[in-house]
Amino acid sequence: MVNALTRHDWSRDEVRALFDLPFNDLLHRAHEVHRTYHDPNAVQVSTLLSIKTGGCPEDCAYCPQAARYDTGVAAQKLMEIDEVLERAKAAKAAGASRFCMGAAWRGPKDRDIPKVAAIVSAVKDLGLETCATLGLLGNGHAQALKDAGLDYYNHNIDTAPEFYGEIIHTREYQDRLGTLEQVRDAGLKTCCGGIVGMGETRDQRAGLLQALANLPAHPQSVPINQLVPVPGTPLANADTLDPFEFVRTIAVARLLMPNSIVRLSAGRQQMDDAVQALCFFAGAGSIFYGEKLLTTGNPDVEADRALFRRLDLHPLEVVESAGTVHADIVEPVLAEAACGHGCGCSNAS
Ligand code: SAM
Ligand code: DTB
Ligand code: SF4
Repeated sequence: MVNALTRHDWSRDEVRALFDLPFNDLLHRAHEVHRTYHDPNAVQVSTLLSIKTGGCPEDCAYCPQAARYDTGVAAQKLMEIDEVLERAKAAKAAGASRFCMGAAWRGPKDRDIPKVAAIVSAVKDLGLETCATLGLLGNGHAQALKDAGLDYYNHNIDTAPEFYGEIIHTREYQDRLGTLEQVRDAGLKTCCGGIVGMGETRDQRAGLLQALANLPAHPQSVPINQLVPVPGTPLANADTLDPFEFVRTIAVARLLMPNSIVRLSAGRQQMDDAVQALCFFAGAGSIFYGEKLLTTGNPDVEADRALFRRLDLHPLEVVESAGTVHADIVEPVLAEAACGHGCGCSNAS
């Protein structure tokens, strides 16, 4: 049994020491923790939809949806409920167990909340887990969303506290912590992570994970995004992160927050399959599935199904939404597993 106590008092030096371990030692430790606390062959599958795209007043340097950057993303109104439901049904049929809805807002206005709440309730009624990411929440917003059937709220701290000011100027780190507190207080599950590959140092990557692990409660879901560099944004030409450094980040997140599900989040389209396999070994237990993230691309559904088959992965069963949700993607994996010849036929030996 690995000694991986749930701690909230990590020092920067301790986190940095994990990053600095020899790669194989780090992966060995992270994988040991991963299989102690999770099924290493199960991957939680979420699909994203941008329900309110573009035109955002904020200045997040990575974001194609900020109105001030010329990225070609047109501002749209909040999507009609019927269109969201069509997309949620398609995501469910394709094998997703959670539907994550994003809005390019600084935060919702009071008048937006009943509209989003109605969308959340309708998606929840389809038998999907629900997640929303709407920006900074005002008084009573988290509770209203919880009452509507929201399971998770995604709000990222994005980067280390000391690097934050180089990326975002229109809202403070502290504002984000306030929204995360509201989310916890309302009894919602927290989805909170960050982005790497924005020009931060290893020490700052350690700072991001330190800040996440030292939150009052570890987020149930920790998305680790690799920057998707979008032309027109200030980070369009950021240096590409060494893929092994990304794997290290996943591994350290796994070690610091042993019970959380770490998501191999944005950036998979730019990543080769072998790197993704290393991420799953290092402790990633969740992905975004479907051809689009919010405005940028994600691997094709068929490519992900093939990857699951090649790595003998299966979608994590979600008790609340059990049933046929996963059948589409589970069956091919099970068929191969039953064969035993290593050839992928469906004849059990
Ligand atoms: N507007 C809300 C907010 O910022 O909280 C919700 C939507 S926002 C697009 C959600 C998250 O997407 C951001 O916090 C950031 O971590 C991630 N994100 C945005 N653009 C990205 C990019 N180009 N590459 C990687 N992650 C990105
Ligand atoms: C998260 O951590 N990553 C997702 C989700 N939460 C909302 C968003 C990734 C966005 C990538 C850029 C885009 O597609 O616009
Ligand atoms: Fe707006 Fe969110 Fe993009 Fe920042 S990350 S510009 S708040 S949509």
